[in-house]
Amino acid sequence: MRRERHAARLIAALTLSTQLVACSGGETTANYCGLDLDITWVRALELVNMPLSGKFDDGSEAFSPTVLEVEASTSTSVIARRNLPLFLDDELALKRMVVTVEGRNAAGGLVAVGSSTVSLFVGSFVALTVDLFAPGVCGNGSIEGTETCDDNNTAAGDGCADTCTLEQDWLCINTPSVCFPEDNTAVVGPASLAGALADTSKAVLFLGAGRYNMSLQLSARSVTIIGVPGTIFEVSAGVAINISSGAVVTLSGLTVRGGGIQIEGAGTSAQMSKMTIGPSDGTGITLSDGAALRLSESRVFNHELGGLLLDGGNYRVENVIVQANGGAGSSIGGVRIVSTTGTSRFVNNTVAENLVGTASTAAGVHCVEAAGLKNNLVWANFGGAPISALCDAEHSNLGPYEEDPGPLGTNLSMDPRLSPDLHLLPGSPCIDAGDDTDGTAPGIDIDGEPRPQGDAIDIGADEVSAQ
Ligand SMILES: [Ca+2]
Ligand SMILES: [Ca+2]
Ligand SMILES: [Ca+2]
Repeated sequence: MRRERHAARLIAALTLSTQLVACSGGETTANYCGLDLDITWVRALELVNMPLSGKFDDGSEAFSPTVLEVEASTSTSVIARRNLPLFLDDELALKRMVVTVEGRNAAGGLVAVGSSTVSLFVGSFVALTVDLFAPGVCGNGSIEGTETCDDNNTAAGDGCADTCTLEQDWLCINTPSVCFPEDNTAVVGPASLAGALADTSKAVLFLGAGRYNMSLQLSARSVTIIGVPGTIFEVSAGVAINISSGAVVTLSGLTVRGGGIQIEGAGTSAQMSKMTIGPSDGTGITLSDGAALRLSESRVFNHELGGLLLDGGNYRVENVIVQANGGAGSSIGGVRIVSTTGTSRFVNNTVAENLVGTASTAAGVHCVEAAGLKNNLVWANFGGAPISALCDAEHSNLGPYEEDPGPLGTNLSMDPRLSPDLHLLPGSPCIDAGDDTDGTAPGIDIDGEPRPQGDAIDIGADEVSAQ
């Protein structure tokens, strides 16, 4: 009874809509649906009122919107909380509705918003917590406030609507959101992946977090596989992922350990982004026999037989960190480019801390034919020269050299000032030292941040934000 009297008093004070049942003297009947609303927000937002609304799934109003005033408080807790039992019309019973609370400050600005879904029952109170967060900016690639997706744009019809909510018949994954039509997308886990791969009606597989202790054999299969953070492919030996026989594969967000990735055969194509590949006792990625590779925003590290072997086929490698590969017994350190095509590109990568076992081979990037590398940071590789002459490096930072390398052309050879994760520290000579006058450099960096920033594009996989 104490709660109900309290509720009645609040409702009288708030003069809610006609659909809220007025109760006098603390007495109630069973002809109501109770909502025990608990609202939280960060006190520093200094809310003065909170517009409250409820809507059914079809968008129609469940009850008339109202505005809750926020009373001044002397509390010093970081989180403010307001408990508000509401009597609502009993016709709302068993209907799903979304309760949305906005937070406005003294200037009338919308500074917080939150919503929760609930179904009510006649004659009893249902508890519902609504946490208010800063309202999201739709299109910024980050899922905030009431957004259920954010695909870096405010366009509708691509799975994530102009209000950053999931569109009907689509599925989205990750942040920023990547969306595909629901009918050819399967959401799978370690136990169901093999079956989903065999079902060729599914062109897209969303992988839940977990350990997939299997090698992935993608032969003559067209498929897009996207993992959430924590999707791990691990093999104890051999190749972790083989892409061959004309397979057309897109991989994103996977961690691959214990073995490398092979892409082989004419007509085979692999596009990989946001991959974490390593460690293994083999080679990180091997491209051969006329296959095509596009590799971006990824790390290839700790492979005992070298990072990348590009041995036949078109490649485009950008925003990749190739770190700590090779060894005293390895003929490849960071990268070995055996053959190129007219459109092959190796741009804005960081190749560092690799070791090659044959001194006649460059430890960072070794090119067997003319390759035309640009905007790369090739630093602190051991066992051979930083880079071989046929790589034709330009606008890159190369070194350090044990002996005078002669004229460097457009390249630098200066301590790059790197953080432990091979990002550029303030004052790095790589900042604004790259070149993109021909428009072939990537428009983002390894972290997905836009390039160029500042006066020019930076050298290496990281672009420092210009503040
Ligand atoms: Ca957003
Ligand atoms: Ca969109
Ligand atoms: Ca820059």
